[in-house]
Amino acid sequence: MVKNSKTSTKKKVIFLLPTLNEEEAISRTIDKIPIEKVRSMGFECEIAIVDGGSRDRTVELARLKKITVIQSPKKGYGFQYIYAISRLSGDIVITGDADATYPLEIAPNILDILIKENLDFITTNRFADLEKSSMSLSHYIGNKILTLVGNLLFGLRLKDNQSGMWCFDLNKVKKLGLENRDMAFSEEIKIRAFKKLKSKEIAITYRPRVGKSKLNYLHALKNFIFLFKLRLKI
Ligand SMILES: Nc1nc2c(ncn2[C@@H]2O[C@H](COP(=O)(O)OP(=O)(O)O)[C@@H](O)[C@H]2O)c(=O)[nH]1
Ligand SMILES: [Mg+2]
Repeated sequence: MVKNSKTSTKKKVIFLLPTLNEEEAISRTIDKIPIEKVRSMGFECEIAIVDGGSRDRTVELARLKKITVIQSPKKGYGFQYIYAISRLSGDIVITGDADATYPLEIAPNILDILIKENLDFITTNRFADLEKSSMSLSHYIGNKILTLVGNLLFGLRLKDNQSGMWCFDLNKVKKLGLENRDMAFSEEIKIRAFKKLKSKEIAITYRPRVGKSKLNYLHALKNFIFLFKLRLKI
């Protein structure tokens, strides 16, 4: 578990990756994390995965990299995030899938924006620079529809409400009341953050996935329904 050193006054940045059978990409994803650059900015830095019961070598490979491994008692992208966020202690969290799609190497720039603009939450827009074959046509259309419907229901102007790369103030996000245990966690965290915290969306590059996708049409449908359920609550 990630612990905050009591003697240190440095802020702690935690890179948090949710994993489910990502043995093909986990090592290269971890290697891309600019841990030394973040340390040179004056932060303590830690890398953690929260694993939802991978049956391949994901956990073993993560342990070889000497990073923190949080093993979630239940499956579910949202459950894993909620479980990890409630247990982590530190200041800033940066997330991304362990599938080599997100440009984790730009973390220092994102941290700069968070601090200089005094923000609590940053999400990323993959549509700004989609590399060839990074998103199938069905994913593209599904993501666009979910983003449009989410914006209409909640009065937002997001360009991508399904991106999984965020940078946030851990202690503020702990208080957001996040509840979705499935893939809709991704839209929920953005909607709640944009309603309650100082938030911003920034452009990123999105790269082709390494390893098999974990998504299917049922996820898209459940994400769609969850938008309406959340609208009844907030
Ligand atoms: N679907 C799914 N993904 C999970 C889970 N736990 C962790 N993940 C990770 O979360 C990411 C979700 O996938 P996403 O980027 O939305 O789609 P994908 O990259 O096409 O599979 C993948 O990198 C998974 O490894 C889970 O319980 N279900
Ligand atoms: Mg992914």
